[in-house]
Amino acid sequence: MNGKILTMQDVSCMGQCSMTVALPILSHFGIETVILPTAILSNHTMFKTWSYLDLTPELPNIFKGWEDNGFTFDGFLLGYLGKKEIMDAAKECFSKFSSKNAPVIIDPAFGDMGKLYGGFDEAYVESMRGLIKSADIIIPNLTEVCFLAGCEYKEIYDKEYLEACIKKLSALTGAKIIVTGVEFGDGLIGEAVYEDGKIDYTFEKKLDMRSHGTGDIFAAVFAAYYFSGHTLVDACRKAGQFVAVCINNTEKEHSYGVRFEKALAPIE
Ligand code: PXL
Repeated sequence: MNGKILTMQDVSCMGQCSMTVALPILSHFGIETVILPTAILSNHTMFKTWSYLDLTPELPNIFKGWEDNGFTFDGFLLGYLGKKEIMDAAKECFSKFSSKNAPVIIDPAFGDMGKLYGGFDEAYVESMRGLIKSADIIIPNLTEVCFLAGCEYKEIYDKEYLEACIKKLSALTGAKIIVTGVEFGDGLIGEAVYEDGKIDYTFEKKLDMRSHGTGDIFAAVFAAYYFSGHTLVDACRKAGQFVAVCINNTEKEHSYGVRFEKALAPIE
């Protein structure tokens, strides 16, 4: 792909997530990446404490710079945004800086394992319901599907339950839907891909480790392959395989993130 993609998410200085994984991964896959940091945190919010510098007040100045220079972008990848106001800025960004047919990919990035991340509430979820109406593709996990669509979250579930939740969510957005971390208890983990009223699946062997930040890595690798012309299911399969390599490269004690660097271009 020759175009530029804009990724909008926070900078968690420590923790191997959001911008600190998206930028190196997209760059590695040969995609010119423009960044819009939404906040600067000392570290991600799965640690005990964190600092938070909200960059919302700076966004109008950044937009002015881009407008004055006539920049446009050929695709958008949104991750953790942090504040409701940033979703309004995101919509402004799509309308001002989108080149023709630039796809908008949104990872809602507000929760996991049945719970919202620290600092988020129902008002944030409600704003995200609005923002996903502007998306071409959304990449929620099951927790986010349930919060957005108003389904009861289940740790153990079957295809029928999952597909009913996806259909409910599809009533809120015209976007294609990729549900990450899908498992039906058979030792596999993967994605459900909802496109044109049909649901496909892609699975990998489930690894015996739960790590933080894998959703952000998945989204970045998925976006890289998708923007390079791969189909949704193919891009999901490649992203799932990439995440598996990252997890395999990571020691159990390193649970705040995964060692994605070794999966890019390790120096022997
Ligand atoms: O990985 C998602 C993420 C991104 N950014 C911040 C987070 C989290 C998840 O907790 O706290 C700041």
